[in-house]
Amino acid sequence: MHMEKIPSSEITPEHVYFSRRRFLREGALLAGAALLAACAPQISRESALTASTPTPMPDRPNTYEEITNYNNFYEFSFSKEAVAKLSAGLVTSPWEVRVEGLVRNPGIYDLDKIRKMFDQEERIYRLRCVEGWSMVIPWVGFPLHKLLKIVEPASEARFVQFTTLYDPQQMPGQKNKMFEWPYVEGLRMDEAMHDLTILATGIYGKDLLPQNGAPIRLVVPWKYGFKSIKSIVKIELKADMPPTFWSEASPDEYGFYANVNPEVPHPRWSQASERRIGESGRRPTLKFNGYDEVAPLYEGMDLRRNY
Ligand SMILES: Nc1nc2c(c(=O)[nH]1)N[C@H]1C(S)=C(S)[C@@H](COP(=O)(O)O)O[C@H]1N2
Ligand SMILES: [Mo]
Repeated sequence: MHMEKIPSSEITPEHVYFSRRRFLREGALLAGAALLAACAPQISRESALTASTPTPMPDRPNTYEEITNYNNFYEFSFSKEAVAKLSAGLVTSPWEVRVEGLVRNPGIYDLDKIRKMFDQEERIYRLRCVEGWSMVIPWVGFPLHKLLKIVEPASEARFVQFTTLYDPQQMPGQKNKMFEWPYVEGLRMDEAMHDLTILATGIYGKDLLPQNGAPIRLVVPWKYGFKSIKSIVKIELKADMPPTFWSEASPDEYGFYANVNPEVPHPRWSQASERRIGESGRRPTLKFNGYDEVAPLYEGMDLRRNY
């Protein structure tokens, strides 16, 4: 199967800059600064697009080949093309998800039980990575609010934290001391309760493959892809805003909210446009990734400050 190659010049992956920052912090100032200048992203290329009014473009689901061979999953590799092969052996059955914290009914949910408890629906969503590429993915899953309703959050619960499996034997990327493992993510309670927010267990009617976060992962389509945490083993309800993997790694660049927003650039590149995998050229990026129905969640909030 021929996969279209995505030029690596297109983006600066999160980890490249992060390791550079760490490098700087550790004292190699001059060398680090030279690298930083050399790798600055090309923003000018996008200015023509930024000026024009976004026109709706058709959203055709990406192919199964594309969705399962171009992945961000740092537990396995920084290389998107390498994740599929390196994650193939991940043991995803049996699998349990613990739901705990500020809930009336904490519990341990076996994946088979979860699949039977909730009708599995198809949800075709755009996925916009913070790096500037996007896909359209036909997920199979169920709204997170259905699970939250069963565990009955306490009134003090204002946030939900999600945690990926920690198993450096199976996930060799977790041996990299540059990052704090396991990968964690979080949502405000109203974001977690929104009907667009799903726990996905499949793609194109098939069970998730490891590279896409098997056997169960979060999908929050109006936020940058890094919020959609993979291979979840724990869901914890909390009173305070939880730390997240990327906001811990690089707080100036990645915040808690991470709503897709063409008007708020990443410190190192514009977010005004994106490259849809499988297409040439770029598309305008839509606010909230085009999911305008979530706008009321952020009424009165400064989305520049709360990036
Ligand atoms: N545990 C974990 N979850 C993760 C990631 C990761 O590295 N580890 N990468 C995130 C990023 S940056 C993106 S863009 C999406 C990619 O999902 P996909 O590979 O299924 O398209 O997963 C997100 N979830
Ligand atoms: Mo991403």
